[in-house]
Formats: sequence, C-alpha cells, structure tokens
Amino acid sequence: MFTDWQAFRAAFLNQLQSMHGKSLEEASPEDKYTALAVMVREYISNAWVQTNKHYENKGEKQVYYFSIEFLIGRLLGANLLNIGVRSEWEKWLAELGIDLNQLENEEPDAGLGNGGLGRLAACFLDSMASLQLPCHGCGIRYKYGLFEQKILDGYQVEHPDNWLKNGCMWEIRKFDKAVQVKFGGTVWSEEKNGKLVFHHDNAQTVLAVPYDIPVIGYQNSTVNTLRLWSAETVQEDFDLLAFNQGNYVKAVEYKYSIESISEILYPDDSHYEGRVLRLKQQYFLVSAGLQSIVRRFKKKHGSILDFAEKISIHINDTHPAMAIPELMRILMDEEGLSWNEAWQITKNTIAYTNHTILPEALEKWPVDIMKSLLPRIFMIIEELNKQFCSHLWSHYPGDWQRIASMAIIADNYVHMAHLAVVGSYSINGVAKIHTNILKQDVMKNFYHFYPYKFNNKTNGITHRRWLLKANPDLARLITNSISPSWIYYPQYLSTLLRYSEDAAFLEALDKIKETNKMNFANWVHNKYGITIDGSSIFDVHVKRIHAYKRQLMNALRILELYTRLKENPNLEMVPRTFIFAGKAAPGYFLAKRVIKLITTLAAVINNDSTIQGKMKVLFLENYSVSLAEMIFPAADVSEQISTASKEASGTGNMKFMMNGAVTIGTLDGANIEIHEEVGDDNIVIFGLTAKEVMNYYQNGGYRPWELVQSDTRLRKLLDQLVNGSLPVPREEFRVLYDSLVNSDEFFVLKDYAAYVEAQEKIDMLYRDNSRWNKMCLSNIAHSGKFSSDRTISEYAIGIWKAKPVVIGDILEPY
Ligand code: GLS
Repeated sequence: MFTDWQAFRAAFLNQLQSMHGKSLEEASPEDKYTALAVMVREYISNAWVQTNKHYENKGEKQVYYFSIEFLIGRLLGANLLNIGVRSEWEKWLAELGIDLNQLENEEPDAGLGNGGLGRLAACFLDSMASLQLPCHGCGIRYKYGLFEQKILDGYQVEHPDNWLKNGCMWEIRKFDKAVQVKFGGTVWSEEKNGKLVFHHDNAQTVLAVPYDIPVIGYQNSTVNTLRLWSAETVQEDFDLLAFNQGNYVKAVEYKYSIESISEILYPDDSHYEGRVLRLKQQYFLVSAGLQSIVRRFKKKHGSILDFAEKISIHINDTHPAMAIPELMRILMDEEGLSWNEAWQITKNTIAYTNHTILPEALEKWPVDIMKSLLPRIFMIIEELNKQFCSHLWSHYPGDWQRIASMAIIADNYVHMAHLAVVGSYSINGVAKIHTNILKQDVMKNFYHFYPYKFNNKTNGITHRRWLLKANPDLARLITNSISPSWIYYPQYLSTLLRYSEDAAFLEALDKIKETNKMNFANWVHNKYGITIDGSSIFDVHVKRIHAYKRQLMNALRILELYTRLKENPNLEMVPRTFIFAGKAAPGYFLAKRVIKLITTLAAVINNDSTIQGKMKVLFLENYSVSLAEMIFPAADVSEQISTASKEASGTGNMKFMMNGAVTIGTLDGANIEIHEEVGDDNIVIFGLTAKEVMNYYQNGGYRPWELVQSDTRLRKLLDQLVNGSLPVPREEFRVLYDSLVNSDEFFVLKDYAAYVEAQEKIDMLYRDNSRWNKMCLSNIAHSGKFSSDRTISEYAIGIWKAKPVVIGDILEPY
C-alpha cells in the first residue's frame, strides 16, 4: 500500500488531521492509535469484501463457530503482524518519533471471555483465517467484558470493564442485517393444508444488530468475519410505549431491559448459574446467528434441503446448544419443512465440543423457566426428548435407569449436554485424556449408543500471537536458525532439535530469556515498586483461580519454604520469584480467600530482609490477554498442577512451553500430551493419576484428617494458617484450613509431598544451566503440535469437511 516512508507519513498525518483535526504534535497517543487502526482497516477493506464475495460465489462449505465468549484481546499488533507490515510500520513510526508498542497499549483489551474457553475461540479464529478456511465466529457484543480486577488491601475487588467507552476501532455496525428475536408470549397451532402452522403471540421482540470484526489471515489475503450481536429495542415498540401511554420512564425501563441482554458477560468460568438473563443471552445468540445464516444461504443457494452440505455450525460447549431446537424451528415454522426433513438437516449441521467434566459446569435449565421464556423452543425440545427416549426404549427395552440418565428432559430440567449430543453429528473432547473420560465415564451411555459421533481434538494456541508477536527476539532467533517456515508450518519447529548440543545457540536462547525477564522485572518495578531478581527462577502460576487448579497447594509450599528459610537463612536454594495472576468469580468465596492468602504471603515475604531476597511473591492484578503476552516470554517454570482428571485440556500450558518454560505438572489435560512430546527429561511430572483420583471419588474420597494427624510437617504447616502467625485476623484463613482437613476434595494434601519433591527437582535442574537451556529448547521444538493450526486442520478435515478457499488467486496480498 505504501511504497516508502514519505507515502506512509503523508497518509498517517492526513488521517490524524481528518479524524481528530490535529497535527502530529497536538495528537495524543490515543489519537495516533485510532488513526493507525483506521489505516489498517482501510488496508484490508478490499480483501474483506473480496473474501466474502468469493465465498458466496465459490459455494464452498461455510463454517460458523458459535461461542458465548471470544477473548480476543487487543487487535492492532496482531493485525499488523498478520498483514505483514508490522516491522516496516514500526520503523516508519519511529522515524516520526512514535513508539508502536505505546500505541498498541492504547487499545482496550477486548475481554469478552472468562479464560481458556473464550481464548481458545479467539485462537481458532486466527488459525481459520490463516489456513484460508471459510469459517466465521458468531458471538455476543457485550457492552461490559470480564470485570477489571483490582487488589485492595490484599482482596480482589471487581470493577466494570467498560471497554467500549471510546468505541471499538475494528467493528462495523451492519444495521441492515439486523434480525428479530422473540421471547415469551404464547404459541398456538392450527392445521392448514394438512400441515401444522405455529403462531407466536404477545412475544417480546428484540432487535439483534450485528457488529462485524475482520479476522485477518497471516499474509494470505483472507479476511474472515467475527460477527457479534448487540440487543436493541425495535424502534417502533419504544416510541409507541413512550408516546401512546405517556409513560416515558416505563419506556426507558423497557429499553434497558432489552439492552441488558447484551450488557454484560457472566464472570463465571467452568461454572453454570441458572439465571434467566443468561438463558436469554444464549437464545439471543443462536437465534440471531442462525437467522442470518439461513437468510444468507437462501440468497445464494437453491434448496434449503442442501443446507447441511453447505453449512457446518459448531457449538463451543453447551452454551449455544439451543441452536438445535432453533434451527428446527426455523426450518419447520419459517421454511415449511416437515419434522423429519428438519431433523435430518439439523443433526447433520451441528457439531459440539465439550470443554469440561466438572459437574457444576454442566448446564441444566428448569423446565418452567424455559417453557415461559422460549415456548416454541421448549415444545421442540419436548418432542425431541419424546422421540429420543422412545428410540432408546427400542434399543434398551426395560432399562429405565439408563434411559432416565440419558433423557434430554429429566427431573424437571432440560439437560443441555444431552441435547447437544443428541442433536449433533460430532462430539469432541479437547485433549486425549478428556475425551477418554467422556467416553468411559461422564458420557459412557451416550458413547455406547453413538460411538461414531465421539472424537478427540486436542486444543491448540495460535503461535502467531503467542510466539511471533509476544516474543519477537525468540521468534527472530528461530527464523534466523531454521528459516521462517515454522510460521506457516509450526511443526517445523522440531528442526530446532538439531541445536540441542550447540552451545552458541543455547546461550542465545538463555540471553533472550534473560532479557525478557529483565524487561518484565522493570515493568513490575514501575507498576508495583517491587524489585525482583532477574536471575531468580520465575515460577509462574497464571490462570483462573479455582480450587481444582490448586493455587492453594502452591501457596502452601511457599509458606513452608519461607518458614524453612527463616529457620535457616543459609538454606541452599536458587532464588525464586513466585508470580501469580488470575481472576476469581465474584461469588466464589474460597477462591477469593486464596487470593488473600497469596497477597498476605507476598506482603510478609517481600518485606522480610532476613531472607536476603531469596524469595519474592507477586500477585499481578487484572490478568488479561495483554498481561499474558508479557508474562509467558519471561517464565522459567510453568505451574500446571490441577487435580488429575479435572482440567479438560488447559492452553496456558502450551503458551508457556512454546516460550521455553519448563512445566511442573500433573498428568492432567494436555499436560499428558506435552509429556508425550518432550519425554521424561524435559518436564517434571508428579502426583496422583486421573485413575487414582477417580478411584478415590468412587470410594467416597479419602480421609485428609488422618493424613494430617500422621504427618507432623503437614500439621505444622496447616496450623500456620490459623494460629495467628500470619498478619491477618485469626479466622481469616479458617475456611481454607477447613476445606483441606475436612474433605480436601481436590487432593491438595494428598499430592503435597510429591509436589514439594518435584519443586526440589526443578531447583536442582535449574542449577545446571546448560541442561536447563536444553530443556527449554526441547519444549520450544516440540510445541508445534500445540499450534491451533494443527487443531483447526483436524476440525476442518475430521468434523466440518471444509476446504481452504484461496483468496490470493483473485487478489494481490492486500
Ligand atoms: C475450559 C477448560 O477448563 C480448560 O481446561 C480448557 O483448556 C478450555 C478450552 O477447551 O475450556 N472449559 C471451561 O469451561 N473453561 C475452560 O477454560
């Protein structure tokens, strides 16, 4: 687009002038950011239009990824990188005295997700566009993203994340593509020409307005779309209420009740809350998404009967599972198909990913709520349930227990996972162990009935954001050593193994880590005023705070190490900086107390000069995609210590590995596959296996109190939580203490000794610098498998049967 600096400069200055009426000298960093973002948008606008046109004309299968969360983070840096102009524009901006990194930091982080599930969806979008697949995202444009976390007096405090307050530079409002979504009311039917026709009266109608965000492929001219829906009042309704009834306040309340549907993201991860507003969000998403897909399909294709051949709809967990009855509704009530025709199409269109086996995350909606909020949808679910149960009856005559355990409606609840399994052609787990647990345990009966539907797709992360962008020095070293092929074929990273014995390469690797750690230490110092030792081990535990992720186990070991160090200040150990970050759901009391424990330890340890700086503890506020991008490149040790069987996959584990950190972890989720890739020598594994954990559960758990009684070390350690030795009110951590000694649901105490031993192994390994560097190299070299490009290729081939569409043939790259 720009042949040289002069041209770039002129365009940039022009943009500043026309958007903000300012010269370069007058413009604020935010003005410059918005000007640059507009330039990027203009740069890709033609490719975006052409990509859509091409998809329509070619008639290739289109895939829509429905997700209640898309944790996309900031887009400017990633977009510049994918377009392929980042380093050039960075240089040109520097010549204007502008630091591109600073401009990138002006962008609000789009936190439209809670954690792993939402970030996975964002990584998938990047891979879909980069692999030239005709796949699009469909989600909700929450006005408020995940809350902003502040730490006040050691406690988490939540603030609203008003990320849209200055507008979003990437979205385009498409009012002409709005659709109507109906809630409540009554449904009745009449027979017309031998067919049942359904009428929906007195419904509350909500206008769903789409906002499109471009998803730019890596240097390939493909620009896909993430469509986010926003709830608005149908204008006439609003005006009528206001003026005819003369009740302006009521009308405003009405407007607010409608808009509240897309107001806020529920801040719970792996946990279901049966709130009506959440149910509204779910239906709003699927109804708006499906209506627009069907409308577009009909415009281009002849018969709706071909729908399943041309469209795949993927549901990211059960939150969008109402896509099943909603597609049935559209096909029958609006397109006039019979039940059987609609059912054939629906079950051949929808594919489902399960992301967790935690019982508290499995969604089930009370029948009465669903019936009154979504009367027609409930009718369809009821009929589906009836047919499914009678189908089961013919397979398992008399086996009531089995049938009850599989029914879609049971005990006055609609079981969303059952609905998703019955109404889809593919069901996948997100790591090998997770899929096996689904097949052998949680969904055993369904697997028995539909063995052909189940498959595994181990998660992945986009190596473009998490290595190429987040860790530019490491990316440069890799490219200079093995060529840029790894960017297109991440499995090519394995070529790095040829440097395993190359002292100069290993040293270069070491230097990069050192620099990243120093940069991070400087940032910490500037933000928190805490000095951390750049040569200490950076031991990092970042993710949602959740009992099963066992931040508490890490905190206990820190407390014990500190106590030992106090007793013996000459204790032989490599200095360590323990870094935590993560949000707790606002109503999750225990998780919030764990944060308080960590911040209390930090306050004590960081201010104790007698331990000579051998330990520091940090709890970084407001974990987000942007913060994560800073942390991963600086990490030495990756804490992946969930109770085996509980973490479906994890994706942070992959980001650490790709940036050369060594995992200390349990045999859980994708840790198992990381272990398979790097081998015993390059990972530190400890603790109970999933089988052992599940055995305990089946036999009523274990008796932690007996363990504590018989282990003086554990007893002494736990006492410290409640005996007043920490500078907090005596009862502050009683709940944590009780949760451990009474039930220890997540086997913290059972795994504790093995964890401490594993940590000592890390200490020992780190002392051997060249051995450690080789471990880092091995982790980077084996991380190619965990690129989401591999994952998405597997989805495209194995589930969607979608083929790449090459846009570059019709267009110069951008
Ligand atoms: C999650 C799982 O807990 C993670 O293990 C998994 O990596 C992620 C993406 O598949 O999905 N499920 C969930 O509800 N939140 C998650 O992060």
